[in-house]
Amino acid sequence: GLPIHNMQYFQRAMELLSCQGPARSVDEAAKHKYQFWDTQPVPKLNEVVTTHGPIEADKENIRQEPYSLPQGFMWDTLDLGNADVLKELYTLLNENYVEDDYNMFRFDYSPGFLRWALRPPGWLPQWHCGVRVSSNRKLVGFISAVPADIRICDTIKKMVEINFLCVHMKLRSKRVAPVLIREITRRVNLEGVFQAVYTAGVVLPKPVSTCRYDQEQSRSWLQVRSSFCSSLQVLASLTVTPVRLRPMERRDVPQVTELLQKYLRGFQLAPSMGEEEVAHWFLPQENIIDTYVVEGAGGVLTDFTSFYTLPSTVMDHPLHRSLKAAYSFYNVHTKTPLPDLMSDALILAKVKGFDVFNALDLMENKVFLEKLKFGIGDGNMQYYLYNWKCPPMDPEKVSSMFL
Ligand code: MYA
Repeated sequence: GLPIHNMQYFQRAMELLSCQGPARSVDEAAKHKYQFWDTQPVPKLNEVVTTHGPIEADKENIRQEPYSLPQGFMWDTLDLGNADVLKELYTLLNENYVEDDYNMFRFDYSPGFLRWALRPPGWLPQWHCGVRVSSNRKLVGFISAVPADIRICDTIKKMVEINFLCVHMKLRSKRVAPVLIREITRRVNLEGVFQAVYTAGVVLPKPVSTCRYDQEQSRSWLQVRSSFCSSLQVLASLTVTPVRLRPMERRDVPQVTELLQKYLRGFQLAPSMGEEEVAHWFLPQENIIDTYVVEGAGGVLTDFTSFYTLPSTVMDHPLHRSLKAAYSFYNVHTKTPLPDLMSDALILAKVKGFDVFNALDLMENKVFLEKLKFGIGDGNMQYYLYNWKCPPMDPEKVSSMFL
């Protein structure tokens, strides 16, 4: 592993002792006073939720003017079709977005990844909400929403997924985040949408589920195997699935959609995707998203596996600058046993030069996480719903959907 600088241990210890910053655990959260979140339509942390449904009714009159930012800052809708603007967002996140608990790594979403994540079918420009310094136009804040049909237990709702909330390090703890959240809520409400789904590492009122990140470090046998592989053909003969795995193509979209829809019925919190969404989220894009299908007799697809590319910057390390990580996305199986499918996914990822393979313990992932000797991760991922009550659920009932 990487050596952790003593200073970082020290900082972390101070953080834990002083109980400052957002709560990372439920115990810490119980002591925290949620000045902002207590005003929002979400259940209280200690509330026992037994019912299903909206917390407040859809609003009739929605505020027309944007919320006020602190003096010297201005709103700016980001046009991610403009390469320079996309680069600005990339830089903001690369320098200020999510770090692990020990401040050793920071997510390094690529510009292409951000465009993919933020422009799915139905995306709206005003939901790419930036904050700039008025004087020099420097981008210092961001929040985004993308539309999604989400099934929560027996209800399918038009919602948004909120992601990439970020405030520049120099602007932290000045209550800018609540303004960003209120503003994106207003812009989403204006389109007639009143529910949202989001994830965060911190504990807020109130998680609907808590998942854990597990990680596969490159095992030696994988290294040995992959060193022989130079092409996909060779690779296919090495992977354990007796049926051929091949990259997904456009002609597979109808079958993949059907497989996914059927599979997702088994979960309590999952997106409902049509062919257009499936084409967007699954068709392979170099260094963004990989999907491999298993084709059985007569061209019938029986399984697929997918993972996305999300490197992390290694902070304060002289030699290793970047960690190339793959994140398990959706794995659907009807014929191939899940551990076999995943073992193939690991090999494919290894061949593609990934250093680690990460997976949450949601869906059926626990089955292969244990079998394939994934190390238990320390990162928790909390799943949240905005303006929707529903009893808490086990991670096995949650489908991944977050990037
Ligand atoms: S999760 C990823 C979040 N981003 C990062 O972790 C990047 C690094 N950190 C930062 O950029 C800042 O620390 C952020 C907070 C921006 C996170 N989600 O301005 P403040 C509450 C929600 O003084 P800052 C993602 O993208 C905190 O409890 N709330 O703090 C999903 C406190 O409220 P309260 C959070 O550190 C985002 C208040 O903010 C989070 O300068 C989903 C303090 O504000 C968090 N991750 O900035 C957003 N962290 O007083 C909700 C802290 O109550 C969407 N806070 O304790 C809700 C649905 C909206 C749409 C609805 C449509 C219908």
